[in-house]
Amino acid sequence: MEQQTIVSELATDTLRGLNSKPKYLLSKYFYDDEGSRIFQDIMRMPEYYLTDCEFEIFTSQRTQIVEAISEGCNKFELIELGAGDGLKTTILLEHMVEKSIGVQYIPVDISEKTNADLVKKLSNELPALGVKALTGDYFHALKPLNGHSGLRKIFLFLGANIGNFSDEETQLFLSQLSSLCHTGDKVMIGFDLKKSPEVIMNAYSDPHGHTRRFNLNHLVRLNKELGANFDLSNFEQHTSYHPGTGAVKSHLVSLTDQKVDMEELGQSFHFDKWEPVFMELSRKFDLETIAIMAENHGFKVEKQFMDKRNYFVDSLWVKD
Ligand code: AVJ
Repeated sequence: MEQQTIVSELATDTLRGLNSKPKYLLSKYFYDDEGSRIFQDIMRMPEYYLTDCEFEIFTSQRTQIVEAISEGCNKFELIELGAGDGLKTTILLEHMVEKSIGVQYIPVDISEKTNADLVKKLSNELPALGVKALTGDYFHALKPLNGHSGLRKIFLFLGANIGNFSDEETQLFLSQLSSLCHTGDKVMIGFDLKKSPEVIMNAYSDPHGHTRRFNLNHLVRLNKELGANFDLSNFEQHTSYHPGTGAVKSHLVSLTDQKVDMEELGQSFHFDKWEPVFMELSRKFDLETIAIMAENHGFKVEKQFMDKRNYFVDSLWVKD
């Protein structure tokens, strides 16, 4: 049942994206099982500094982070959007359990299996911790949370995932998040910062071929799930970075004039030679823009936790 709705959403979004001009596919569909594995390979590349930076922040500043989050409040809900394997958050959770802080951890993820694995791991490693996973799209899954526990809420949205949103999507996301918060509730969001374009390009342009595989796997997924017949050798992956807008963009470019059939959609799509398909946006921010975003949505920046090189920030906001 769940699988059914996700597949038809994939079909609807794919139809819309490939009938648009310019064509696009949505980056949220990168993460099937194989895509998640390839993303692990990306995270392990020495050039992909983002994960290392956030690890460094959580490891070296865990005391300050936990203090700022809990702030004398000995009972709260820690809700993580897109928790994944929860590896970084576990650093904070361990510290909270050590300090006997009564935290209820609520990981939210689109994948049932990811959630089940995380709950199992945490109940082994931190049996004192209360965990209740929610499966689904962020805001659908969060509906039952709206209001009634009476506990302070802290929302985590880590890993620079917010960078995947367009401007409009960011506005929508932050206003929805804001409406779930009461005065004194907090959110911590991981932003990748503008830095040397060369450093950024090394993380996204493709020294080991993982980014190419990551993008092509989207087409593999359409072949499997929508009965498409993409020939992968007919596409080239390209990354660009614009230091002005802070936008890293990934495209697949059609190497020939070609037609691709999609059985499941009953439609064929034509790709001109050199026609691009927009695959992913990974935005880079600066501290000033982050503060304005917070204020525009009824939050105040409480603290900016940064790594030694100032590459990345976990920005802690409090609801006015
Ligand atoms: C998981 C969205 C944070 O944008 O840096 C990595 C995904 N794409 N390399 C990012 C990604 C290409 C990643 N996020």
